[in-house]
Amino acid sequence: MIALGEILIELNALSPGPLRHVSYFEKHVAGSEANYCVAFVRLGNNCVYLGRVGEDEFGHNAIEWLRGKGVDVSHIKFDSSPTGIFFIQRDYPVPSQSESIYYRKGSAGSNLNPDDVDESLVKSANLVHSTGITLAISETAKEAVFKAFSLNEVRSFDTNIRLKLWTPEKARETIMRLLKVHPVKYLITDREDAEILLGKVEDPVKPLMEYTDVLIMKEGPHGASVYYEGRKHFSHGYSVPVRDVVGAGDALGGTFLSLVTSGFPIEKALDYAVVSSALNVTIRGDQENLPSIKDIETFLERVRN
Ligand code: KDG
Repeated sequence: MIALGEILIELNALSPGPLRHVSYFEKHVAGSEANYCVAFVRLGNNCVYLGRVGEDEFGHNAIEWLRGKGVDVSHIKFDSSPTGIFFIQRDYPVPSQSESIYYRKGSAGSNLNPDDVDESLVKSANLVHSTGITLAISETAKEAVFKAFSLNEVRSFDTNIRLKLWTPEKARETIMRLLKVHPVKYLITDREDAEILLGKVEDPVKPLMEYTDVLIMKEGPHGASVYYEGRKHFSHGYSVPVRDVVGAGDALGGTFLSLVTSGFPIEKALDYAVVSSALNVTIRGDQENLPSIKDIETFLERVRN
């Protein structure tokens, strides 16, 4: 898989409540597409990351971390702007929910541009992946996604609409344009994003299936559903201690894509992917608890709920 996006450094509050009173933060490497890459690699497949980091300590941190996880970082460029960061505020103002607070405007990652998209590399991939975040961070990053999607027909897209980065109208216009011009093989979304894209409709599945072969509808703690070839399969979620939900959707999506790439049947891949997202919410950090097959199977053997 080739993934295009922005790697961010995450500073996760060690105590709950408003950030103004938090004194300690834990540092993690994050960014949706990087999370996808690590999940993908953990399940035994290769992922090349296309993007930019700052030539600063956080940029080196990100590259060394991803390399250590087995992601191919040879196409990540250093940029003179700083690596973007975000803080996670937890349990405030809504208990059990996290809020991401970004410091990323003009960041190295947002300088991703179409010249960074190596044509022969993208053409040679089995799958090209990106998200609504990369469409939102800058014009040039958006153009890079459109270019990459024009070079390879096997595409995967996670809507991941972050309303701190753009308006619902802009998100709808841009994502729908991408999907119309470049329909995907895999579309990963949830009901909130679907409502932004389609407005209030009784059933978002049918209209979304016009743009994808396989649709994954994430249902938060309840699990997720997959729709393909006129079929539907629901994988139930698990009741686990929740520390931080940021990154859970990427864990699900990246695990699913890797397993189907390895030839798993779609339904089993989703059952396993839901375990990946359950494990992910039990810790702070988006990538540290992304599971191997053995981890998922151990969970399934021992946890029955
Ligand atoms: O899905 C998790 C991401 O939201 C997180 O890692 C940060 O990429 C990020 C973003 O832009 O919100």
